[in-house]
Amino acid sequence: MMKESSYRTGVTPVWCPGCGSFALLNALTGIVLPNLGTPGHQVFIVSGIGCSSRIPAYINAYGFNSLHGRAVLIAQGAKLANPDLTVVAIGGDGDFFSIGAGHLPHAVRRNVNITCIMVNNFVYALTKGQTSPTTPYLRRGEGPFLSLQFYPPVDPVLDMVSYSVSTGASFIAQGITADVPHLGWLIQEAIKHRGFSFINVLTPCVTFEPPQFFKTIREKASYLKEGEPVELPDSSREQPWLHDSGNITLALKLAQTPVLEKPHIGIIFRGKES
Ligand SMILES: Cc1ncc(C[n+]2csc(CCOP(=O)(O)OP(=O)(O)O)c2C)c(N)n1
Ligand code: SF4
Repeated sequence: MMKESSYRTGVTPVWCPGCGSFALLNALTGIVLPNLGTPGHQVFIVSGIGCSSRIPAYINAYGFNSLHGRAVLIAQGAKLANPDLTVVAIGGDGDFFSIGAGHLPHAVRRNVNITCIMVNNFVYALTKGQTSPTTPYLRRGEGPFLSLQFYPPVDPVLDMVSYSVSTGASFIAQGITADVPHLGWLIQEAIKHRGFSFINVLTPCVTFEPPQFFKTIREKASYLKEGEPVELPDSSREQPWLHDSGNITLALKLAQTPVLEKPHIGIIFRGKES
């Protein structure tokens, strides 16, 4: 159990017990903000709408639970208006990658110094488990449907990591809520990076997914370490290479790995600062 930190407000989270958003809250308030030593009045957390987007209410900093899909836009405006602020945009996969997807390439090309955290639980949770762009496609009988209430999507999955690499984002990472210390470290690195940083955080929705879904992701997770061989899924025809987060070509190769086959956890790419 993590000690309550001065970065927590007195507001009690309304998330379901076991929701991955608790881990993100603990990482931010128990590790990231205390380690960076940034006082709450110099931090702005803006979210969209969704379960994970409730987070600003629980963090003792400036916060705005804004509009569905618009957190990235508001984050850029805040940073441009006050460059001294540490600005973090938080939202779900529906928020960032469905309704808000149009804002991402422009944030990337401007390379504004903000950190975006996509809380990827693979469903629209707040609205009760509809499929999102990251919901895996499974044919009937192929495996458990991701959403307990809805049929699997007919469309292929959009992969946020490969999307970010291909649009040229200057810092791209993937974290997992099952490992709070590592997630905290990743977020710190992203905030320290002077430019647009994006973290795809793999996390469970314990209410609208079968439990084995995230268990499988957790078990298959593979940590990226600089200079060490990357682990590839059995289906890969590539020879493993030594991880180099400064190499965009290798980042593109890494991003081709389907997240459910081999979720790579760590810094995927770290490029030019602004
Ligand atoms: C403009 C607009 N369209 C649709 C909605 C309804 N809505 C609220 S949250 C949400 C999706 C939530 O999913 P996600 O962003 O992945 O966050 P999660 O709840 O899974 O954390 C939708 C469609 C809304 N609030 N505003
Ligand atoms: S519905 Fe899912 S995402 Fe929402 S609070 Fe519950 S477990 Fe978390």
